[in-house]
Amino acid sequence: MSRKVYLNHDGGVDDLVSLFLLLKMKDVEVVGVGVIPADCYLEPAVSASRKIIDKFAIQDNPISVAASDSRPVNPFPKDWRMHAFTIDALPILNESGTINTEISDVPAHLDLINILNDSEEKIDLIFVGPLTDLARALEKDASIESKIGKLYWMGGTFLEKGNVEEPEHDGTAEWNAFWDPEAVKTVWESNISIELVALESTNKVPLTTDIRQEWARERSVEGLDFLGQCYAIVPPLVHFQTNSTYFLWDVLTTLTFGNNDLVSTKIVKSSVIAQGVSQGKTVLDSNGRDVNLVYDVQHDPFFEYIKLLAQ
Ligand code: AGV
Ligand code: CA
Repeated sequence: MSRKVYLNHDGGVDDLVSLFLLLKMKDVEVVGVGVIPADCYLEPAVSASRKIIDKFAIQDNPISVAASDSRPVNPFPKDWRMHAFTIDALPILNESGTINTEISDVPAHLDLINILNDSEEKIDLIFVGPLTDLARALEKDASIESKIGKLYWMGGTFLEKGNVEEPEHDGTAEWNAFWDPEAVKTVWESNISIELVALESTNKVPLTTDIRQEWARERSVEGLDFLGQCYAIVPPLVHFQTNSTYFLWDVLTTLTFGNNDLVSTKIVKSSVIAQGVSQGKTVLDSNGRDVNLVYDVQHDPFFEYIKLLAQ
């Protein structure tokens, strides 16, 4: 029996690497992929996703890619959004010169509704960008809730410091939540069970030069070469942590779905601030809803699992 999962991502380097690793998991069927233009531009992110599916999918059932028409409340910096163009242009994805994976004929939130409604089994959701497409799907058809297994979401933090450094914000939010705070609120108001991969755990898996070196040493393995090429797009900033330091945020979220034993979790009650200078901040709140917070990760087994999947 394979586990069914739908991935919605926003085209960053670790989003596209997450797609690659998810496709390589045994006993997992990817039933659909949605792409939202948050930390990316839409066209190259959709195109790169289709090429990654063409090249790396091991399942028999075809996968289509749905483009989102969702819009930001607080847009990502352009520099970060450019990364998808580079991945889409990597020679390793362009050997054949053709793309076979199809594009869905409806926008991502409707694609998600259709796939959930057509399924007899429950489907897990992995969201590694903003929650906008899920919030819009819930607003249009709340009955889909009964078809959702768990939601694995990379977003939020209960730490004092988030990773947003923008004018008119106090820095307490995580970016995926900040991009569309109202969407987080809508999902929090649902009964979906949430596995929250927040900055608490992702801060423990920064992309170090040692990790890059290990992938480089084994670059004769095509999948590890692909990983290394993708991550070469984001600059190593090793002397001190800045707003541009790269972590394996989305990869941790995807691998948490693949193997829950890698992480430590605890249930916390939480709500979200949707307006004002702290917008996008998730807060501990005794009147809030339960979320299962992923607060720690076994560092070395996590990186071993990446290498195993990339084989
Ligand atoms: O906040 C983390 C989310 C993840 O889904 N993204 C990147 C990951 O895909 C936004 C982000 C925060 N800091 C960044 C980000 C950075 N330095 N570069 C690019 N994206
Ligand atoms: Ca992302």
